[in-house]
Amino acid sequence: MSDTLTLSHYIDGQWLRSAPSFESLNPSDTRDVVARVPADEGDLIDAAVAAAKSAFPEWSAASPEVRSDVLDRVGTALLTRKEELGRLLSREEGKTLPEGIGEVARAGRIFKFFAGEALRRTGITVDSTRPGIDVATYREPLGVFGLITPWNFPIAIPAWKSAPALAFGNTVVLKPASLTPAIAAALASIIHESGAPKGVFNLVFGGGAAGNRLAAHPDVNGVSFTGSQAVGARVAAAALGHQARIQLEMGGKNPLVVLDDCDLDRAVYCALDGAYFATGQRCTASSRLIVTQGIHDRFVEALAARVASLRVGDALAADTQIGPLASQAQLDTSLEYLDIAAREGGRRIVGGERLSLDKPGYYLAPALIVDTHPGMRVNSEEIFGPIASVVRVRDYDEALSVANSGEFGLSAGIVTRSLHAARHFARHVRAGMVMTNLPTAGVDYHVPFGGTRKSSYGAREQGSAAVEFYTQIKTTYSWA
Ligand code: UN1
Repeated sequence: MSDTLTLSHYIDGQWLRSAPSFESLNPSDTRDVVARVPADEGDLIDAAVAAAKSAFPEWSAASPEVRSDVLDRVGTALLTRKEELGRLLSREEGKTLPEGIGEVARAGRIFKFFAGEALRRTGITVDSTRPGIDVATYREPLGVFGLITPWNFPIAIPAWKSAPALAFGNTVVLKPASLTPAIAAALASIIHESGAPKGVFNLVFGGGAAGNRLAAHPDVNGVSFTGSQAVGARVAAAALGHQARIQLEMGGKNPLVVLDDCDLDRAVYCALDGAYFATGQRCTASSRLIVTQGIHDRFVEALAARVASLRVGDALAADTQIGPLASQAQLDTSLEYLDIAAREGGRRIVGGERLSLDKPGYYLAPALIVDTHPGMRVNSEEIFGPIASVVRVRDYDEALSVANSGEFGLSAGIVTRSLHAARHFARHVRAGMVMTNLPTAGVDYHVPFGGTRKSSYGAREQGSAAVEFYTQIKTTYSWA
């Protein structure tokens, strides 16, 4: 068992010690207390926003090189310390050690990417319709961004929201998920050590009340949120009350279509990775497997064998392939959906058992449910656990229409050898991201990310798209 950390809020360049009010537990072994954490109900949110507001004029007016250098140093520190921080992340969140280390490296790469983007704040010049007049656009930062982030990518998501915010000259108040505060504190300390001026980046721990207070704060100019639809709607309402800019990323029910002509091994790999890795706790997870009838039985048999052989265990153990769920609540939700699926007539052919290993943790055997129909709750509501359901369809046309059912539209995948089907699917599936012969989850860090319909609201995140949300355009006219 490792040491228990004592965390502090980070406001205006200072670590603020206050009495711990909750604990972050290791989901692989709940006897292990990862951190003791203070929680704020609002006053410190106000202090953090005030610090961010007063740091804004200088930070936004600094040479982009200053911002680029700070972000580059943050990226280097994350990459240098990825093993140690990956271990902390996996201990706190429950994803396997390679997944934890990979996520820290991804966060490092994101900061490096936005170190470059800081120098790429460009505008356009336009010929005026009136001779003798020049028209040009500039991209300006907005001010203070409130970032509310989830536990399932506890460093990558704070990175992909705060790096572009800072790169383009804004300042930040981060309110991370209560399940994963220690890794967020590690990020704050790296940003501090990398020379970010005081107040430019602030971190406050707290529950939903703190998040709402942040979104509702009149000096917060933009709010970026990743999490559930229910919380997203509350955050949006709070932010809209004072016309803050809003960006929401809220889940998915991502379809993976498997066609008769596919490479079966490839299809099984895509389903296994997409549905179960990271314990299925990715908003991009392939939770619906839509399979045409000619390959259905062979696919199900091959996938079930692989699912049954997955090694579930302590996130930090070398041979673990699937870690625990992140919390008791997540485990309960998965168990509840297994019941719902059974009541709806789904047939569970592998997994779904609550596992008691040699330690107290939230372990569940990855489950595969067959004979399901598109209208079932298990096929329309996000479960966020190691559970996938299979829908048998006649042909590609039916597969596409099933894929397009429901409220979500984040990621969608197809496994086929047909260029025609792949191209048609990419153009017609209602999703923000489309994967051909690839898992629906596991995206690059330097390209736009986001969904359609109820999955996303507002501008795209990441890559070249991030500039849209974190800047505003000024159009200038001049005559001389
Ligand atoms: C990925 O699939 O690599 O919360 C990233 C989530 C997403 C990130 C998925 N926002 O799961």
